Amino acid sequence: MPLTLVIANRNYSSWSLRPWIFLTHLGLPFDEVLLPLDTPEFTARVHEYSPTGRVPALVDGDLVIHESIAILEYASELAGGAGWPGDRATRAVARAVAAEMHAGFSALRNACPMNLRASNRKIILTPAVTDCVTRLDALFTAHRSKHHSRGPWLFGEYSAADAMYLPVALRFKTYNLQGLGQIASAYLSTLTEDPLLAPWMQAALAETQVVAHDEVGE
Ligand SMILES: N[C@@H](CCC(=O)N[C@@H](CS)C(=O)NCC(=O)O)C(=O)O
Repeated sequence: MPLTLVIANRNYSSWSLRPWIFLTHLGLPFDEVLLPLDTPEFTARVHEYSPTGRVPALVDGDLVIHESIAILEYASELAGGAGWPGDRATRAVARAVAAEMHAGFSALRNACPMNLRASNRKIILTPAVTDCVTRLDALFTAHRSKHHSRGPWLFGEYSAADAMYLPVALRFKTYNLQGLGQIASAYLSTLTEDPLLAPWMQAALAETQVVAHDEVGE
């Protein structure tokens, strides 16, 4: 039985995008179920798939895995450990960086919801948001500087860390965020110009549902 990834609106659901792009990079076949956010359909159906009432969830037969980062780990195991750096020390750092995204950057995530249809939205940048951008710049610059000879991704070859940081990269265009240096900006372009992202983007731009609380800025 193929895997099923339960997601929400492609335009808004950053947590859904992470496992979607990772499964796509791993080449694991999967079906999709999309539950539109803030609708009676979402409320009625989400608990069929997710114990928390949130998406994403990955269904593999009788097994249901919720929480995006756990889905990435499970997908990597299905793919024989692909999607994490082969070297143990680098893998440990990549896991720390992925966990940092899962647990952190809340000021940026709250102030700048993912909204792929929007561009150049103007928002008031609080110091907490600026701190997030500063941390992203340091993080991207450090790891790209160390691993640049092995490929264009954060740790050279594609990894779950790249999947975790894709939505934040897409927010830079939506809100015209500034503050990244040259190395970090180049990595941002690697993420946003990933050819495997194109089908998601195309579908997101074709969505018409507006989720009011995710429409921020002017
Ligand atoms: N920590 C969760 C976050 C999941 C999450 O917040 N999902 C949002 C969609 S992006 C959701 O399901 N929202 C619906 C709701 O809260 O009712 C993860 O990493 O998967």
